[in-house]
Amino acid sequence: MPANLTPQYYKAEEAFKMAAAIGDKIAALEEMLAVIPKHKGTEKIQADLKKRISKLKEEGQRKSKTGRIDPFRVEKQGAGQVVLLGFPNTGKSSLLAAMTRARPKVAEYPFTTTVPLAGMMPYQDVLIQLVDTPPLTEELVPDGLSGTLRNADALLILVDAGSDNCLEQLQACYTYLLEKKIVREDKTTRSQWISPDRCLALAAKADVGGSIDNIHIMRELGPRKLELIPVSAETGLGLEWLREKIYELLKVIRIYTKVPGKEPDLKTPFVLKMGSTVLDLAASIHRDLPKLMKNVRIWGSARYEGQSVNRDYVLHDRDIVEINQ
Ligand SMILES: Nc1nc2c(ncn2[C@@H]2O[C@H](COP(=O)(O)OP(=O)(O)O)[C@@H](O)[C@H]2O)c(=O)[nH]1
Ligand SMILES: [Mg+2]
Repeated sequence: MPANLTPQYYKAEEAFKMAAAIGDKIAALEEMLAVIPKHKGTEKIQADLKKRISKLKEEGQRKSKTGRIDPFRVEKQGAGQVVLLGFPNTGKSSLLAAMTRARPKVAEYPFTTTVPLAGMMPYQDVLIQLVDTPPLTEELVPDGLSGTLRNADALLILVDAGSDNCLEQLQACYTYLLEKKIVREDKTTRSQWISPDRCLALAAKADVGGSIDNIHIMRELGPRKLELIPVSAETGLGLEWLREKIYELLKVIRIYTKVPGKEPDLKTPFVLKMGSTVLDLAASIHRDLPKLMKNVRIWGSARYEGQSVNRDYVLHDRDIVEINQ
């Protein structure tokens, strides 16, 4: 049976041929798999693509286990990983220093940051990982940066709101993310692509003269799907709001657990994806818990406090859950 492959498929195949980094190759193969017409004639190709994807993923794992440390591979910690990106001197390292205890080198000359550096940002009762990265420009993107970005749960695009070319900076960064298929605007359920609602544009150095006009211009002419938030690492402007926004980008919920007859543990929430159910919570607490759990009661989003719910009940941020075995 003929395969009848489409132009999108050939385009993705071309991207695969051009890809050098393993992450980019995997992304291209996944794109090929996503766009290939699904019928009998392509079953063999689909199976072959799946095989190639899992082989490359294994290869990527092996490479990282050989002891050769890849600085662009930042291990995730906390409730989620949020990666900063932007042109040189836009204030990325200053923002990381203002929001976390990390102490990156800050300087008035470009290319001070050469490898990613992570810090933990407290937000209420969770910690969120922020990652500072070396800068990209229209001409040059550091090797390995695309891998760091692709692996993130959310992205912050920083532009220098005081500079004349801030709109160009914003457009160049966003275009790069779309071209590399790190961010996808079309509706897709695949988790390896970051959706625009997991990205924020930050007008950094918003304390500088002239930045207000620039912010208006960017809001008017910048990428439609990006919300732009003015911030200043120097004066602290917008940083509290930004913390909240960053938490929202992650699309997670915090769940507190309690033992029957005892007070709930409100110090250490379980962090789960939005839309998670009682069953997902149980599985994340212990492998055997889904089998063992009997009655489950909820405080918070339930109709009344301590209401019994079943295992497919969808949890909400800050619910308290009591699982009886
Ligand atoms: N006025 C002002 N200057 C800033 C701000 N954030 C960073 N800078 C300055 O901008 C320069 C570059 O900052 P840095 O954080 O190293 O930028 P990076 O290259 O993007 O990491 C330094 O001279 C900083 O002092 C800010 O919020 N306001
Ligand atoms: Mg820096």
